[in-house]
Amino acid sequence: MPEHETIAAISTPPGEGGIGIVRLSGPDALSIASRIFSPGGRQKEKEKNLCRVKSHRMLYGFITDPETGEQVDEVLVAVMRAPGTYTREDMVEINCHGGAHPLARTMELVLREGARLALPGEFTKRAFLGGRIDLTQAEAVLSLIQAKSDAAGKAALAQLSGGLGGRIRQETARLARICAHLEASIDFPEEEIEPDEMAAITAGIKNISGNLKSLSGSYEEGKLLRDGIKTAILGKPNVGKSSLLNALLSQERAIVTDIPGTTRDVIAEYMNLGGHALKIMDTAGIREAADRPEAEGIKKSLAAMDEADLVLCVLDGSAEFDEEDMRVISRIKERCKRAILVINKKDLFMNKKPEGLFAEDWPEICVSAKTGAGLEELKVSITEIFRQKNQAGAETGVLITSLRHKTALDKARLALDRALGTIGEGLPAEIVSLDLSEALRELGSITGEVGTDDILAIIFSEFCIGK
Ligand SMILES: Nc1nc2c(ncn2[C@@H]2O[C@H](COP(=O)(O)OP(=O)(O)OP(=O)(O)O)[C@@H](O)[C@H]2O)c(=O)[nH]1
Ligand SMILES: [Mg+2]
Repeated sequence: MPEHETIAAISTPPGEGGIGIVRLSGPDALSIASRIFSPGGRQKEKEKNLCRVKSHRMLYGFITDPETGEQVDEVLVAVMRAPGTYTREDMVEINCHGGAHPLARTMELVLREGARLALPGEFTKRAFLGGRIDLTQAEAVLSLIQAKSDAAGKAALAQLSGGLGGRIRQETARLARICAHLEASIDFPEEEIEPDEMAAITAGIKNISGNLKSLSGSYEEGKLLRDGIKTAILGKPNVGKSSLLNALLSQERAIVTDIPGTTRDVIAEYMNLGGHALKIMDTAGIREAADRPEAEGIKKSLAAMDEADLVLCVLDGSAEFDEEDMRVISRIKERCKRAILVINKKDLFMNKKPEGLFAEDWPEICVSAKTGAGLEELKVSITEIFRQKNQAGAETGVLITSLRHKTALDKARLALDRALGTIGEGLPAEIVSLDLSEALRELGSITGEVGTDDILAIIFSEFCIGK
């Protein structure tokens, strides 16, 4: 791993902004920056050589091309010396004016003076390889950058503070002790394991397996937090699905007419609900299609239903419920986990709640997309469904948001269960120990203590350059 190289990148997003940052990390970061930096202000001479400047200071000056003496930009330069930095290496951050030209010119000079362009996520990868953070924390950096809601941000921040890594290491340490005990009995047969010790080992493994199971069980909730709750609005034509979308978004996003079959395509928008991101999808009304475009639209409605975490099943409460409504309801019942029955056009049927409860275990809410009545109740009901789901996170204190972590946890748990089976059959400690070692390897792969370059390459390639 060529960690002796100094890397550089523009760390701020493209486009125009107040400032843009060129970031350097590595053994030559300070000397490279010194060659292109001319201090301004009173401290000029003292600050010319950044290698002599105190760590964690910000200096005012100019970026100057050393070959021509031409000034490129007026800047603030942050000098941060190892090991107290993001990467644990010497770092310099050059705060330029936030435009494409000054940033590109500064970057050009930095590369000419000996830095190499950083790969995606390479700064964070160095933080990991330097031992400042574990792999779960490195992944949390990416989740934090991509967080779409308050709740997702909080979960990422908890992971970044080492919550998940800490829990994994806790279980790993307990398992390692059990493993060591077994290994001792293999290496020194005179240290045979007594039956009561074996019972304690079995109980220990069971307990760890249970803890891994509840961690893995928090994945569904974690995924919802990370990606947002996918909510599909479904129903037969003309019941007011598009009107409901518009009312929830407080925006005329979808076309509304009194002609059944108006919506032909899925319309998706994000909204924030009680700190959760909601990806809300309006769909084409489901019925025996009148023409080909409508039939294609209905196919997409059904695909949205399969993809959804939550379905809002809309009925028109001002009319009699009919066979078409019933068909939609039974389709949703067949294929979906969670749904709310939204009885729309409340302004037309006033307080007379329609008869016939179709879906016993779904909440039923009467709304008017036209007047906004009942919308608050609907929002509360949606939040309530996901508040109940939050119990898993409350139990473990830690949420799994990554499929990679869940897969490793499940594999570790399977290995532990195999070990329990082996103990039950009275097979030798060597065989039990093999399964326990596999579980340890899986747990180690989560925090990056056991890793392969392949895993690292996949994880860090998802980052942006400059992070
Ligand atoms: N009075 C009343 N009319 C409503 C309400 N919601 C929708 N409408 C009317 O119902 C008709 C159909 O509304 P849309 O929102 O287009 O219905 P849709 O379910 O999206 O219909 P398709 O896209 O054809 O499937 C329009 O004339 C709306 O103005 C409501 O709460 N009260
Ligand atoms: Mg519509």
